[in-house]
Amino acid sequence: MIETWDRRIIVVEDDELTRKLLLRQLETAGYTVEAYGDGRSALQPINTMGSGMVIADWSMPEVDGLELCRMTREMQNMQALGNIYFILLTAHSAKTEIVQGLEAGADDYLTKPYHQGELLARVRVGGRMLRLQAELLQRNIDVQKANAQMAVLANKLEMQANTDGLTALPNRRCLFERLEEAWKVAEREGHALSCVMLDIDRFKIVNDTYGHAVGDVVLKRVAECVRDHARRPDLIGRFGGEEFLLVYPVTSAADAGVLAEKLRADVAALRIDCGVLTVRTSVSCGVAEKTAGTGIPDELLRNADAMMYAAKEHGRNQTWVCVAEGKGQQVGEVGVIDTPGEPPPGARVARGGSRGDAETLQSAHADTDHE
Ligand code: GH3
Ligand code: MG
Ligand code: MG
Ligand code: MG
Repeated sequence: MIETWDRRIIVVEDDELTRKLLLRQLETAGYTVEAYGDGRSALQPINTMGSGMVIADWSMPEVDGLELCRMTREMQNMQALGNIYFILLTAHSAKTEIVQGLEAGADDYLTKPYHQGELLARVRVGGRMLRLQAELLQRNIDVQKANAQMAVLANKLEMQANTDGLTALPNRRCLFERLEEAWKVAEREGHALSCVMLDIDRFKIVNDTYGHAVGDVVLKRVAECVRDHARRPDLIGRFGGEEFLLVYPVTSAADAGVLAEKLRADVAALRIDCGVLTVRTSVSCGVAEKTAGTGIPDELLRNADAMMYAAKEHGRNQTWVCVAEGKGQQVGEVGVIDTPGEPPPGARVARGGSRGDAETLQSAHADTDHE
């Protein structure tokens, strides 16, 4: 909270009689007054006053009222002072001199010999100005504070709008936006771009058997695994119910296939702690790369989706890569790429063959260890 003016006045007057008169009149009117006999000795008190009022005589030896006024304004410009209302006392009544005083930064002036009523009236005006300035400053601070709070809130809302509540991963909306950005970069730079569509196998059975809460734990654990597998430039997120999407910039389908396969194997190896029971699960992955034939991000997603369905059809818990228009191949074990006799055109990852353990793992929900 900004302090309003506390009725403090610094009087600077070299003439002792006038100084004492000012002191008495102002104190009688209820002001707290400090009086100084020259400009130099008033500088420090003005400097430490913060906001307040100065009444200074123009004609003084060494630092006169005009100079003191200029110095005060300079200190203010350096942000060293609060608001200072400066009244210049002057015997000069010529208009040019009054203008000179106001140009030096005085807020008001009083010609000597002054009238007591006029002095107090002008001091009251100064007090009103100081209070208004303090209010304005306070209002500015309040507005700035409110703006900062709004920015934090907007940021939070933006985060919420982009984040999936259950897994804390980016949501579908956010994924689409980022995919479009990555797509544009890939087009501009001529880089590769691949994506992996990942779907939890037979997830409905988990829900139906153990309930939705256990299903949620499994979803979260798989999401963690997806997150752990993402490198810095990769985009990941929850694409739908039990589907996740990974977008790999500057990565070929073959390399994305290897990464997806590693992720698939790691999910299959999970023992998900769901309190009283431990659940195992598996995922099917479909991989596709942006090619001359995929004109828009949607087509890339469709291709990855088709590969994911191929993985489901061939027994689940496996990774399939789109190797040519409408053609897919299963990715072999991690690090093992066995070359088939006749790879179709564009094939980058070799067929690993139908996985014997796929059935065991995909039915792992039924194979759950109760603890
Ligand atoms: P498939 O291997 O063919 O993918 O079989 P599936 O059972 O995984 O597929 P299906 O589409 O039949 O079922 C998906 C289930 O995922 C149904 C839905 O209730 C569940 N699901 C979607 N979102 C959530 C969620 O946030 N929490 C839980 N617990 N379940 C969810
Ligand atoms: Mg004087
Ligand atoms: Mg599923
Ligand atoms: Mg699904």
